[in-house]
Amino acid sequence: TADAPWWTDRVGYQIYPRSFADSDGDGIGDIPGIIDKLDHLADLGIGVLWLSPVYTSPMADNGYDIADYYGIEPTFGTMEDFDRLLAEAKARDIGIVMDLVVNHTSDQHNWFLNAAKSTDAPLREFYIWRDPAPGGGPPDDRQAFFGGPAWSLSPETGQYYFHLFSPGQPDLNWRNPEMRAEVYRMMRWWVDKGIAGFRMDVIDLIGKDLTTGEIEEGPYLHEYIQEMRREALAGEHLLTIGESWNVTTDTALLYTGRDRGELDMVFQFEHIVQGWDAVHGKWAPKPFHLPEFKSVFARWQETLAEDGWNALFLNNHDLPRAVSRYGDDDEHRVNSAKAIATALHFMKGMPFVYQGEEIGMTNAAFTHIDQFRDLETLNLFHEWTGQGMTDADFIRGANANARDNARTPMQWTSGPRAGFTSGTPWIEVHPNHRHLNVAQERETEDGVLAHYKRLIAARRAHPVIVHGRYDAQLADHEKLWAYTRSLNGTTLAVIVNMSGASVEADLPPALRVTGQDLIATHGPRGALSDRIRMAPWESVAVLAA
Ligand code: ISL
Repeated sequence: TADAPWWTDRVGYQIYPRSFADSDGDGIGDIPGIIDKLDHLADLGIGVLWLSPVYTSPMADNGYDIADYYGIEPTFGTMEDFDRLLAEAKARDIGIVMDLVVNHTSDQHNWFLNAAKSTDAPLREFYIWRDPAPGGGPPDDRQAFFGGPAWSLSPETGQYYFHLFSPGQPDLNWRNPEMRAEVYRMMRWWVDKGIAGFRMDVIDLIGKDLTTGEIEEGPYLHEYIQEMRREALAGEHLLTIGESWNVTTDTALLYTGRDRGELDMVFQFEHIVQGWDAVHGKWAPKPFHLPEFKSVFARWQETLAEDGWNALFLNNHDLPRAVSRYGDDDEHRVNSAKAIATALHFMKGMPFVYQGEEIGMTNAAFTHIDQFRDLETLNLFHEWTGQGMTDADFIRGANANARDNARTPMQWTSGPRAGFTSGTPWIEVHPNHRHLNVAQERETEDGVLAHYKRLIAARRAHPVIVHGRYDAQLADHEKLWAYTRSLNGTTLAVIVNMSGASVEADLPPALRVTGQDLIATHGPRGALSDRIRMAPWESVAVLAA
């Protein structure tokens, strides 16, 4: 543990710049806005800041469609603003992790504009092209993740180009070594600026083989990640986290094993997708089932106990708000937001806080499709209501799981537009900002914000939280999430009531510890005996030395 990497005991914070803080009144968050709020992050104890894309972009997918990897999008600011952000963050000991989106570019990227011109264009092979099917139309019937065909016609040549996401996001051809070299050059350029690492967007898709149709965790994936590490990151102490919707505990160590020369962590989604319907996916969410949910985490804790490292999260810019999905965003909002945070933060791994989570922000309360902004939601609305789904049914699914739930503006104050902007916000501010905002949370001793501060400080103070082994307790319990962490004779016992009911339970010997309360949300505990009674959404963490 002495030679542990610099990020080992840190907590990450994700900023979705468009929705964080607007400094110039155009209704869109920006980099100077982020700089103004860095003290909020420092106060919270954040050590790593993952910045969703701020590069030049036509914003088909809010920046996940990059037109220039070396430029800052003007609505977000300038490169001078970015350099200032980097310096100001560094002054607060916060490392900046950039979003690396290299499965695809924007269709406005110069590479694509060049490649589209003719079949023998110099950069043609940077992308993936096919002739139309024999009778005309797309080469095959693969669908894009955001709806519609995964192939779009390029009028200049009459060929189709491939895109797993929107037509504005053509997939790069990772089989092409010149293209890969350009990506690595670009990465080194950002590394030389002094960034702390990369979060790699849909990295499990870059190894695809279209001749066999293997897309997810394709045959070339690990070869390319290893090459990337050698060519772009060698000798640097960067933090790398790959986003992979398809990684399982069977493949996790291929990405993160210490001898693999690949990544530090993966964002995995098994705990997310187990709550989705087999056919309609996230648009028809299943009721939350705690035993299954806990068991996914336990399996990951076990798999990465000795090698690799977990990235711990419950929400991000693509997912519903944690308190709305796993807690109770109404009557028990404050206590349930604290409870689920306790459960997440005392596991082994690096917890990530998504902007607004630290004050218990909730899903959007939209009632009409016009209020949504996300292209995925809008595309699927047209597709599915066209196939007979009612508007009301679609909106019900969207209220539960649409990506815009996480994208309503950050709630700073109870004032107009939640203090996010002086102009008209690009997406509606949640009306609950009047009582749910950072300013008010700062004044509340037992609020959600204070709770997150405690959790983050505890991680920095107690090695057992960072390095201790995880053992699931009461694994089948329908309401309690309990576990122990242990390291060199120190034990941390964590028990969280994940329900709105009072619960009484017998505790196994491993949980019966006496010591110091790190967390005790409903009054002191100090000692856990053979039986416990817990209030709705109560959480306790007792450290026995
Ligand atoms: O959100 C999703 C579930 O419907 C996914 O399909 C999502 O697009 C997937 O999680 C990949 O996400 C990442 O890449 C996308 C981008 O839109 C997301 O914001 C990003 O996190 C394409 O770059």
